[in-house]
Amino acid sequence: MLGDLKDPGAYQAPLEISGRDPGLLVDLLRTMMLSRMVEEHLADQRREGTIGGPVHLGIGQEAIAAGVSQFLRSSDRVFGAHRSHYHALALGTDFKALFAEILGKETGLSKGMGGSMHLWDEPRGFYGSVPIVGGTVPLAVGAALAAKLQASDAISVSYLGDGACEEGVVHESLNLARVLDAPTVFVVENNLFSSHMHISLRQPSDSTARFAVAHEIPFEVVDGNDVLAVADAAGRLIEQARSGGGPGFLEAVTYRWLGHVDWRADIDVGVARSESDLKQWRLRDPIARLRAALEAVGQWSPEEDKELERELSESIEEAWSQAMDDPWPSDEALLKYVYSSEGGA
Ligand SMILES: Cc1ncc(C[n+]2csc(CCOP(=O)(O)OP(=O)(O)O)c2C)c(N)n1
Ligand SMILES: [Mg+2]
Repeated sequence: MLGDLKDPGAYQAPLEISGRDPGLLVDLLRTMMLSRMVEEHLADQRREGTIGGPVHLGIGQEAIAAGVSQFLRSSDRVFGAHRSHYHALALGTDFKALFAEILGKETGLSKGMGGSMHLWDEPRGFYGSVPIVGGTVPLAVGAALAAKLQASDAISVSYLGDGACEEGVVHESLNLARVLDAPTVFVVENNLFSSHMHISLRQPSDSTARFAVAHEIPFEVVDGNDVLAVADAAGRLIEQARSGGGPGFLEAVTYRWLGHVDWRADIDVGVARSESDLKQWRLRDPIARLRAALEAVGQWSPEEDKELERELSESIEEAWSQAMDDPWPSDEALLKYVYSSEGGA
């Protein structure tokens, strides 16, 4: 059981950062702030109707991808799902190409053919996201097995949700990864919800780590809103996978601030999520907790914070207007990339 890890009130204090490299901490802060601001921009644009399709936003969950990505190389193979903008951004994906993809433009990460839920950035090791819940989990095991057969030290990462753990293919994938010793690190972002249903209505226990136990995969369960707790645990599991020790399983407990899809925070309220829970989780903000810790020891100041925000905001605005001006794909491109494998994608 998750115990107080799922109690937002228990984890609102600034992070413990003594002995940590300040430069690295500021990098983590920057990665999380970029994700947050890019997604806030997407929320605004979706509300205004500029974005035609749905966007599933991970605002509030930024610490997980930021912490995990710290140990990844561009030769690794990372897989996401329907809520994956921040998984790619934490790997360094160009947010202008992300914007272009979401707008359906030719310059998008998937040539404008996929939108928000079909992202692809192979040069940075992002091997794709798809909206079929659980769909990329076996692909991550396959990609890890390929790396192992190629005698490379690349690993794969499979980001999945607590809801995805209800898909049979996830359990087959965990079993196969263990039996084949595939170097996959499964990262379960347990935000306690699958669409509008709380985990207590869907599973007999609130912790998904029991599935790692069932398949004899080493696991860690952490506060997913503590970027350092995530990074420490991910570092251990990634190192184990990279050095031939087989799969690992990280359960990171978190919460999404917005509703299941798009910009509204209140669509889940009254279903199984209370307004007071949301209020408390917003105080367990992964960014504010790191920022407060840095400020307390004089490694960061409100002025530096404002400056970073201004800089990010400017580049986001610029990237957005470029993406808006970019061309649409041609009709031929549609036939070439969607209906035929001739041209590749
Ligand atoms: C196979 C499949 N079943 C159902 C859906 C509809 N669906 C989309 S997202 C989602 C919830 C997934 O929850 P979780 O894995 O916890 O991810 P989260 O949205 O919380 O990030 C569902 C049921 C789907 N896309 N694919
Ligand atoms: Mg979930």
